[in-house]
Amino acid sequence: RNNLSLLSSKQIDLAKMLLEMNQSHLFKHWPDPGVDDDKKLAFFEQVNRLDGSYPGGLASYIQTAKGLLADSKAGKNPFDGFTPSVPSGEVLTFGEDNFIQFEEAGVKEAQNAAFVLVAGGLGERLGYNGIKVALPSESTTDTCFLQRYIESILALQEASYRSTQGESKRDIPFVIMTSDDTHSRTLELLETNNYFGMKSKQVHLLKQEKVACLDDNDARLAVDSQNAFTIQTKPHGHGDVHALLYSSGLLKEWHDAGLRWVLFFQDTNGLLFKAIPASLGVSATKKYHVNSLAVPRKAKEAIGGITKLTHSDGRTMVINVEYNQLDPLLRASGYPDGDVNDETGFSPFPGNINQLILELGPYIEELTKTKGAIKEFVNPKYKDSTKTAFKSSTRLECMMQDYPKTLPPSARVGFTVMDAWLAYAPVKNNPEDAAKVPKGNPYHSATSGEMAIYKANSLVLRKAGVKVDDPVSQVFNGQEVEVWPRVTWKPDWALTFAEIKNKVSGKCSISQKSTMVINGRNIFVEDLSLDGALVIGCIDDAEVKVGGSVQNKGWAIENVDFKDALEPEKVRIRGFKIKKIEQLEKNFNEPGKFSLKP
Ligand code: UGB
Repeated sequence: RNNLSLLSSKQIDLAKMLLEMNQSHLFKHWPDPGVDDDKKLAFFEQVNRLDGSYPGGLASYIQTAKGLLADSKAGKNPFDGFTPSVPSGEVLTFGEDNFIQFEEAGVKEAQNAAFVLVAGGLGERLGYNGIKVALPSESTTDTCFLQRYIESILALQEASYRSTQGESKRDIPFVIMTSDDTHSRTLELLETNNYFGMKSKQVHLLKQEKVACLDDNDARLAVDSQNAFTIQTKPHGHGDVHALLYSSGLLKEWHDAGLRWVLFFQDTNGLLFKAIPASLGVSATKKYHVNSLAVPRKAKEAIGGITKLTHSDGRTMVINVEYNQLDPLLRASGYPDGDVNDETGFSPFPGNINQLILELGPYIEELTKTKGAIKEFVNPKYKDSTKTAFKSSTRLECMMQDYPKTLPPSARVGFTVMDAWLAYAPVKNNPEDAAKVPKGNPYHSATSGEMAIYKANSLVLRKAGVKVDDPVSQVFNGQEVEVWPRVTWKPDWALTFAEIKNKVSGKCSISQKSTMVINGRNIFVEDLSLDGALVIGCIDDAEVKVGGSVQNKGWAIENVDFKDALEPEKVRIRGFKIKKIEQLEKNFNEPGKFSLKP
């Protein structure tokens, strides 16, 4: 009370709110005016931030927390009354006729889309000290994830103009959600690389705020152990993206500009854009309000399961059930073995890869009601079975894929299953944890993420008629992986299967030891026999035919131990590096038509 004279009327209102919400402990140790006044004001700045960044304010956060903590203490099952079953969705196979048609439809729609990358997480499981989007997606060209994503969006934009004869040449907006942990490093990565070729005004960074930590079942806010004038905070989860997009005003801007789709994706999936054209085509053709991308899921794999939930009152929804909840849900509802593979060798529940395509109109309608608030959960670690005290403070969390939970039954919610080799290879696990993944399940490591890119490119070329040698099996950082020829290309060379078929012709072959790097839109591969390394590039105004027999010592793969401190972290976590011994390298930097036929 003595300190009231220090405060503005807004700060007094916040203080009253905290007292009403049973948070008087926050002020218990406050000294008289004149002592630590700057810290007291800083405290209110933080409270103001926490209040302003949460839909409904801090009072609503505390209220919700009390309810969820009471449910958690009572052991209430979040799926009470719901029975799970396997939903049916669109299942696509790469290269089949309907896949090609969906790709064509998706490319047309792409210039009506905005892309949103959630990149606020630090990826503690990976144990990498940098931001994950700066990590090379593969080490043949050292292209980081952010560059790969931006170049893919730009390639899609150009392909979309071409397919609609440039009816409306719209720049595709690209939003990156960052957090205090990733914001400045993400901005620096963009600025030092000239936004990887994208116009800087096309890119919007939205920073998520952390939320207050909770000390007990009464949702008393936790005070920082180092500073009694600071409330402890932790990340709230990727679900924040919806409230941030809503409050930024971008959704309305996009809607006014005639956009139709918002595509959400995550920080380390080097394959994703191979699946985007077809899945956007599915959304447009099936008129889905929500389309989640999925891949066949191995039981216990750390990706959620897309599940149909039917309530005893008749309501149904198709929703992600997170990987740690799927097994208990199944055991509690007539599947005594829980999360297990069926006779196909996979879980019957498609695996959620957290790539969501939302139709903008219905999305805005829903967010106008909810302000982007997503159903939250709390996961306290209790000291003992009485569940009266926590081992450490907890907080509410939310996930972006829970968006459909508040939708009315009339909403068109679907999903699209793609081949895992084509669509999903995240980099999440450190080498030690990856090596412990049950045999046959994906490692989700830097090693597997890179090898998956070479495999996908090789299989895509095979489908286009190229004779690509079988892979060999090798072990890196304790993980046995298939090593395919190291084939990479810039996204503007080819994004869809139709484009690949247009760029590759005649009798082509690539041996297992080979490396092929294609940097240029108008490079046509014809009757090429490659046994070694070929690096070829050209400017947009040049057209190059490459063929003949290329044979050299090529680029070798050398094992690296992840404990080898002499190697950089980005190399150690993948367990190998590329040794460039001999290659044929040629760049065509003048306009015109050329041919390279050694
Ligand atoms: N992220 C944020 O932007 N902010 C945050 O506060 C937290 C994360 P993880 P996890 O498809 O691969 C998700 O940690 O636990 C970003 C799905 O919930 O990689 O593996 C972060 O930067 C799960 O259903 O998520 O689980 C990253 O880009 C499954 O689909 C993204 O959010 C799985 O991913 C995901 O963060 C998957």
